[in-house]
Amino acid sequence: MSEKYTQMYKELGMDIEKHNELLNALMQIYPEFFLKQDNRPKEMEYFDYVMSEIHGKRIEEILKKKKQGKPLVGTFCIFVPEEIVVGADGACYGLCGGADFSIPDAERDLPRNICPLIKSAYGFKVQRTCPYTQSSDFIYGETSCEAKKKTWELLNELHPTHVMHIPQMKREKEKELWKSEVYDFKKHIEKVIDRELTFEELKKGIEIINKKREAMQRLDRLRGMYPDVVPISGKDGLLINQISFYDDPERFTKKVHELCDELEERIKDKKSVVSKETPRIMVIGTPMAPPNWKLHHIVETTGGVIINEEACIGHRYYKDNIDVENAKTIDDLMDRMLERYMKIDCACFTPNDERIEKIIQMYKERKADGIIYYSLSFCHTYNVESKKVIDRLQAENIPVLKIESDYSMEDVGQIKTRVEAFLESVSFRKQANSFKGI
Ligand code: BJ8
Repeated sequence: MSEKYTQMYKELGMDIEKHNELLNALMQIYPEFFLKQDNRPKEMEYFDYVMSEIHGKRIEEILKKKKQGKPLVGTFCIFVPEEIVVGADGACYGLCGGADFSIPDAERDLPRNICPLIKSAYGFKVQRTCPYTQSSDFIYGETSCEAKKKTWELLNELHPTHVMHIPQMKREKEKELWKSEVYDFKKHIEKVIDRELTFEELKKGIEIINKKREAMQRLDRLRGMYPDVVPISGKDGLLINQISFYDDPERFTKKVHELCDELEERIKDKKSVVSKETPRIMVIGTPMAPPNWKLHHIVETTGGVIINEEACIGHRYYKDNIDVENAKTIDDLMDRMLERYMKIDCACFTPNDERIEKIIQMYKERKADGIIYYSLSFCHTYNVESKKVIDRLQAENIPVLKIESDYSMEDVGQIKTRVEAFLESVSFRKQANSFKGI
């Protein structure tokens, strides 16, 4: 792929040699992690194709928009309202921060003991190996955690970076503050298109993203709500969640529905990717940006299956939509947007108890067998919050395992051993429950 797009990469100011190294590394693990899985749904072909062209065709598409004066915005957080960018017919995408590859370059500027997601994303800019970062008019960072907000100051020296102030509490005064941040974001987008967004454009942007989220909700139900059948692996489910941050939203929606049609057939025919006895695991915690597939791969090659991710690359991203009914003005739409975004239950908020209730509800609805609490190393918000969450899960008699990790492969053996022991005890409990008819 790389050679075909060399000219484009040159124009984006990328380090072509280093980028080739990155792609070669990815192309080595992708077949192993994804293509070798047994019994994959046929409609996964589209998502494999998207991955194969993620630094190719999709970049061509977004650059076409740029030539037409449409905004291209890179983000790191689901708090940045993509509806506004899509309303302006631009592209809003999550910037990768899931690879070890870029971390050594980031560590020349950043401390070693901060979250790998931030180091990885910053390192891609230092290396000039991410065509999304290179294409963007600007990056929109936020203040959700200490490491992020200070890194944006450094990133701004390399690429135009705006910072959105995310409140840390959900009182009325914080909501007002956040509202003004969203209006500022809208103004930044309007600067790129050199005019104000109309009511119809904003409404259309919201509707496009609402439809995308509805498709993802449908996929989520099919993945997890049928205790006897798991029609798609957790790895493929995660991959689709990751792709949702890059692909054209309308095409993605259509393709997710096509996949869901196939999964419905599979459920009808009881065509599962795992046996009925396989422990069904929910993963909760910090986001897994591509190509962070480590935990899913470990679990699914150790006898478990993952049926849902309670994370921002997952359920937290698509669980709520924006209600546009009877909205008559731009301010109405902005208010509805605010309402929806304030439902995000990220650990950067204090208190954040609604997250705990949501996890328990999700676990029960899915009749899951256990939960893995996943936290990236040095993520203080999710790490500290794990105490409250785990205490409560244990009080509910829900089996839970906490894993803290980064992107290196050094701890794979150790995690595998812990996951193995966890799955064994969960399996035992599952068998005992089925014997008792629970
Ligand atoms: S809404 S989860 S995407 S902030 S970068 S907090 S892992 S130490 S990503 Fe997040 Fe928005 Fe919240 Fe979601 Fe921890 Fe790392 Fe910080 Fe992180």
